[in-house]
Amino acid sequence: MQNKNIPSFTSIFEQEVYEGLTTYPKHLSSKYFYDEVGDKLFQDIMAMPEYYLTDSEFNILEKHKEDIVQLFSNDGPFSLFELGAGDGKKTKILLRHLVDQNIVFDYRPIDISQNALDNLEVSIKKEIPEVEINTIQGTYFDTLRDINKINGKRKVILFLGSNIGNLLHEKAVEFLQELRDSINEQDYVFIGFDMKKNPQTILDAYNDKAGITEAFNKNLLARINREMGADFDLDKFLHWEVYDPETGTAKSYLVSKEDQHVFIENLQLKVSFKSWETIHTEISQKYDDEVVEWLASKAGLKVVSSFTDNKVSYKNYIFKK
Ligand code: AVI
Repeated sequence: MQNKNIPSFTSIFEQEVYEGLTTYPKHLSSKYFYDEVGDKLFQDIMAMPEYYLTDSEFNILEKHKEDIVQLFSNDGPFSLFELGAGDGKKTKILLRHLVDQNIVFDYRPIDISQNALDNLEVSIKKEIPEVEINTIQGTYFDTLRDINKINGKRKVILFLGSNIGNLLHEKAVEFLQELRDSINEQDYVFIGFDMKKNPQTILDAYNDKAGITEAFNKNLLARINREMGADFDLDKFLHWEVYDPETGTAKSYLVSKEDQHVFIENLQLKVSFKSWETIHTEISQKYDDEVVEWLASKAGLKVVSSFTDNKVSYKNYIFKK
C-alpha cells in the first residue's frame, strides 16, 4: 500500500514524481533528466559514435547552410529564436554563415537552464562576437506565448536535435499549434526530425556499450535521491530500450531487478517495486515524411522545404503558416 495522505509539494518536480510513482504503470518525465549532471551526460551522449543524430544534423546544416540562410533572410532582417538551445554547436554553423553574408539578424536562444544560456552566451561572444545575442530563460510553452510580444521583427524559430521526438504525437501537435500561434505569415519554423531507419541503429544509439545512456536514464533516480532525500539504489535498476519499427517509437525504461522498497524523504513516500516492474522514462519518436506532414497539417503549418543527409537518416524541415 502507498501512503494515503498526499503531501504538499514544494515544486512541480516533486508533484510529478509523486504522481508518476504512485500510479500503474509507473512513469517519470524525461524533462527531469536535465540538471547539471544530466546536461553533462547529454553532452557526452552527443559525442558518442552510436548517437548519430548530432552528426547527421551537423552535416545537414554544413551542407545546406547557403540555401537555409537564403530562405530565412529573403524577406529582410529577422530575430532567430532557438528553443532548447543547449550548447549551440550546430546553430553556430548558421550563425557564422549569417555573419559572413552580412545578414541583419539577432539571436535569441531560449532554454530552461540559465547555466546553459550563460555558457552559450560566453562561447558565442568569444567565437562569433559579431552576433547580437539576447538569452531568454524559460520553458518552451511559456516563452512561445511571449515571443510575439518581444519585438515586432520577423521571426525564424529553430527547434533542433529531434527534441520534438520527446513528445507523444498529441503533445507534438499541441506544441506545433503553439508555434503556429506565435508566428506571422512571413515567419519560418525550422525543426529537426530523426527518421525511421534500421531498428538496430536506433537501439544502439539509445543503449551504448559505454553505459552513458544508462547513466543518463538513471540520473533521474539519482536526482530524486539528491533533491528529495530518496534512497534509490541505482544498481538495482536496469536501463532498457525498446524500439517499435511500425510506430517509430523508441522507449526508455528503468526496470527493477528485484522486489524492493524505496523511501522518498521529502514526499514521505514509500514506493514498492515488484521484480521486473518498470518505470517508463522517455520516448524518442522516429518519423517518416507522411507523419511529419500529418503533424504539420494538424497544427495548421505548411511544409516549405526539407533538407536531408545522404542516408536520409535525419531531416530538417522548414514550415510556415
Ligand atoms: C534530447 N532528445 C532529443 C534526446 C533523444 O534522442 O531522445 C535525449 C536522449 N535520450 C537518450 N539519449 C538521448
